[in-house]
Amino acid sequence: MEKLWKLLYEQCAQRWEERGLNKDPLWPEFKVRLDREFYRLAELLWRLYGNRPDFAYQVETIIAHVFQAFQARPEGLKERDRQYPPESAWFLSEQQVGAVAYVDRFAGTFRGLEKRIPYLKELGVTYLHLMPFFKSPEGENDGGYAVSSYRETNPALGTMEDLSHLAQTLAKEGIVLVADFIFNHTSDEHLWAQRAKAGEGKYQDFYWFFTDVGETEQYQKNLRDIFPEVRKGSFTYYGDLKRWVWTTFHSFQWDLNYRNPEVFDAMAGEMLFLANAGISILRLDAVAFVWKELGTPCENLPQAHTIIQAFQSVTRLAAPSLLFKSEAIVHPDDIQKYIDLRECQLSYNPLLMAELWEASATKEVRLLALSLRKRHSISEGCAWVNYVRCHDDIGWTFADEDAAELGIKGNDHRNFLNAFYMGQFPGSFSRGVSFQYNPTTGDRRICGSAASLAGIERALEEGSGTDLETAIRRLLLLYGVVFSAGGLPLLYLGDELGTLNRYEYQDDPDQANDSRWVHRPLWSDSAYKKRKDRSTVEGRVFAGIQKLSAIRRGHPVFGVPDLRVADARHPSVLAFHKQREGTLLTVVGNFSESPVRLPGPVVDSLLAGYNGRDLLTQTLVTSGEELLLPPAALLWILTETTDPRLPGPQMTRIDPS
Ligand code: OTU
Repeated sequence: MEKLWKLLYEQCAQRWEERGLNKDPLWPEFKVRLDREFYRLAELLWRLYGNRPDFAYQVETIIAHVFQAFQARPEGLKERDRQYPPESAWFLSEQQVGAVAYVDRFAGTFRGLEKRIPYLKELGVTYLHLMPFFKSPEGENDGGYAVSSYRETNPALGTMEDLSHLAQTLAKEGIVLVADFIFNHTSDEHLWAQRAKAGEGKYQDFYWFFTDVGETEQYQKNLRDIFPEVRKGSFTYYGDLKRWVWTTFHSFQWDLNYRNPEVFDAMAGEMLFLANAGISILRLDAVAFVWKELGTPCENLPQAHTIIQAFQSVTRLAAPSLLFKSEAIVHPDDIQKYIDLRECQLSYNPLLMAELWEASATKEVRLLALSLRKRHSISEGCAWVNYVRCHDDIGWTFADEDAAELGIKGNDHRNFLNAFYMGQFPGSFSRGVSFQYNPTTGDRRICGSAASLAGIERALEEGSGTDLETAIRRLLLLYGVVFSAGGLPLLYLGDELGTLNRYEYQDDPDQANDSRWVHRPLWSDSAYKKRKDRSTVEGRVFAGIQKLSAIRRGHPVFGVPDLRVADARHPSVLAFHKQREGTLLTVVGNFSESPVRLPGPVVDSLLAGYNGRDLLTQTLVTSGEELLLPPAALLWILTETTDPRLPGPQMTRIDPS
């Protein structure tokens, strides 16, 4: 094969010379990277497009376009490329704290957002994901996930220049900007879609067009409905065109056809445009769906990985500091496959998210602990993005085989969790809302703000001070695990003020059909003003989150990616260790609504025979002495010693005697 790539390289080089690329003063620098990257990129593209007679032409064209993006890369970002090579895995540091918000809902506009930077700094934020801010259809647009132009912003938020300005201002404050790369589909108003509608074959080939309904039915057999309450099936009929278009999500979101190398080429261009606008990390949306193959579910196919790797290879040529974060809300085995130094270095951790809520409902940590034992470790140089809530629904994506190990039936358990979080189970503390009920399968997912799901809404309504206390602690317990589990914690802005469900979405015709709007918060000046008042819910939650962030940033042990689950010998108590040199951090969480007493010998075993200090309350925890955990308590117990007996990297338990 090597020989073949060499020949291909020579052939391409000749074409680049004909185009005069090699005369460009920037070419030598690009050439150094190309010499390193060419074989890899060629091999990846070969796997996708090697059967085409014009393969060499496609490779040559793609790379020539990448060179144009390299030429356009601003000097300041090239400096970033030098300072933050992807191998540096800077995102693993305990200093990193993530946050996510909608530009309009959080701050009105890009310019308005610059004024909120001091607020972000109060929370220690260093990574800011702004929800899709691109030009999008008026009215329903899936919260911006239907993109009409990757190069134009939603005019209500400001211009591309405003965005670049914001990126630069954030950079000066040590905050990287994260944005979505919505590469599985465009909106039906994207120029490509418009030209396809106008009958241009070139652009119809950008999407999945079918003239024969039978063909769509063949595919449909294996596909699942993502938004079953909105529509059935994955294809939309356009009467005037007499054609069906593949639309996995809404009918106005047209799936791109990556079997066409021109789509890869065009989307690589859009991706690098975003990189050059100052985006440091791209959240790759809906990664699972980008490759389709008849007779398969068209999710998580090997070629989906090849496409992402090829995109990554392209970034190494033109914007090497750009990182990918994978958004795969799928079976945990499949999530892991997107995480690799050569693919996505960051990944959402939907399993931890779902298990945290699962443990809160059951008051049992066994499934959570099992997941942490089996599935938390991650490839070197990569990291989880851990979160409690996001703009989407909660899907119970634990592995049925994990549940079965504990004698739990996956689907029955999901039904229980759905009922619990909709507040329909006796003793439920939660106020959640159903999302996308599918009567055929019985599936549904759950929406709701963290505070409402954790019980704050209900406790406030019922006027129960004790329940309110527990609910606030519960919310902070979940965030406490997320801030200490290893990887990057992601704060869903609004949660830090204990924002409740927003039922007004039902009155807005553009939102009423999508219950996810119930937990997409609007900035509230009054909540913001209460953030320092400890007599309010806002103030207590804010102080709690702020503390988690500050403590995390004060101790390098929080930056250790791995953890080791420990046995607290109580069904409701989660415990795990993190260790860095002579520092041992013991995280203890009580998922029960009642206080729990850990007997002396258990405490002794958890702390490996040492005394520690709870960083959250500054109280001493004495090995061998009983420990009282209040309802929904979280402890971060730090033990510092130079004693060589401290458990080693594999952290096997030592006998304290
Ligand atoms: C993503 O999520 C986004 O996060 C959603 O906000 C978008 O609506 C969607 O893509 C389309 O762009 O269906 O309910 O199994 O679950 O990729 C969330 C993966 C979603 C999908 C996930 C998708």
